[in-house]
Amino acid sequence: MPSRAESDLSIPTRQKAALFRRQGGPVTVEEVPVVQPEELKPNQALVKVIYSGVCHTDLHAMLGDWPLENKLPLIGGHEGAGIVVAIGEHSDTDLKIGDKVGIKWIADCCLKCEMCRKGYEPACSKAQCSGFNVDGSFQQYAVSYTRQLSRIPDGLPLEDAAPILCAGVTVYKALKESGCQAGDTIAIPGAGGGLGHLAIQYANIMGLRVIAIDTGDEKRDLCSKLGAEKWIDFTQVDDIVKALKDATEDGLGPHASIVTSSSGKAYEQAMEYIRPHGTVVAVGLPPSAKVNADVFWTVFLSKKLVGSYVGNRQEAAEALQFAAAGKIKTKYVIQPLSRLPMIYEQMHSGQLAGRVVLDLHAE
Ligand code: 8ID
Ligand code: ZN
Repeated sequence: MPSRAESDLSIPTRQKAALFRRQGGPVTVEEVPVVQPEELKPNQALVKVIYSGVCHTDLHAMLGDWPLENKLPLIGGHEGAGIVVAIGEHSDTDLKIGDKVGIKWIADCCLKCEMCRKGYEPACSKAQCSGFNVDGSFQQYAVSYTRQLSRIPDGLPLEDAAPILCAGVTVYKALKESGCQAGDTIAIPGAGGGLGHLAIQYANIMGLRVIAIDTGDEKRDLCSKLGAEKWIDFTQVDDIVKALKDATEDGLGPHASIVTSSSGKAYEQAMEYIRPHGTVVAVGLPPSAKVNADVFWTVFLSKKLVGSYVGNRQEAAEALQFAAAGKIKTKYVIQPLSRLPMIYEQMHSGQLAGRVVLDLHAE
């Protein structure tokens, strides 16, 4: 049954949005104008955002800790699940008013350059990012771009779809980049967080065995419930390299590490603990972090380091299909938009297990 917010497709002139005017905040919830249908450009759509996940990237953007500039003032958010309520005239799209869609991190890209043609859409030099260069999903009515909106499959509730739009697609893609095959073992530093706990589930579907690395009882319980075979609390272990090698039967270490931690520390030993011919997939984006790799041993043991940055439209569709099939279930709590500043504080101090999903229309 669609909720009242989902079935009311009328377009008001004012709405609630969470925004910040300078890096570091404060983040405030304010009443701002809604872009009206006649103001939309071709290939733009107005999406009534019903739910939005909160990603650690939103916190990085607010703090301004990456070597990139975002727009200011900025309405963050890039895991928006909602309904199309208007489409710009002369748009080349088969989307219709009333369709359920998702706003991803990649809001738009040229679709013409070599990167786009090869399916590397996030690497397009003209890519626009939701909640970074364009206002995102922490508002009730967001302008987005028809070419990059994801269709949300029937039967997948919007609150379940939201975290898949960034966290889900990102880890799904990263697991493909790991080159692992069924039966291989992967380490997931950050396993109890938003990305990490979804990575455990996609890894299971791919037939991989998971060593979860994170901290605290709640995250330990979550990881083991989701099917991680082993758990390592990074605050309780002095020698992470040894712990990871010991966690594999032959002592060689995992075949890959999908680093989803938002802190640089998780990267420090990853190149050391993966087994020969193994791969470290860099996903987490801690500010100013470096990956430690000894050139001699990287060569001698044929190790690989790859970066993995969200996914393209096809990967987003695939990641959503697994969720629609009931094989991926985000652990989330639903909160009103007004809680965003508190959620950022909890995220900053590592207290959140799984994801927080905002209900944009809760009182
Ligand atoms: O496309 C991409 N590559 C992409 C997409 C989306 C998000 C990258 N990211 C980045 C975010 O910007 C952020 O830097 O991935 C990182 C994780 O995002 P998240 O999952 O949304 O963050 P979270 O929910 O706060 O989870 C982070 C987890 O890392 C753990 C924390 O305890 C938390 O559970 N962690 C930390 I902090 N230090 C760790 C360590 N040393 C660690 N886990 C293991 N070892
Ligand atoms: Zn994200």
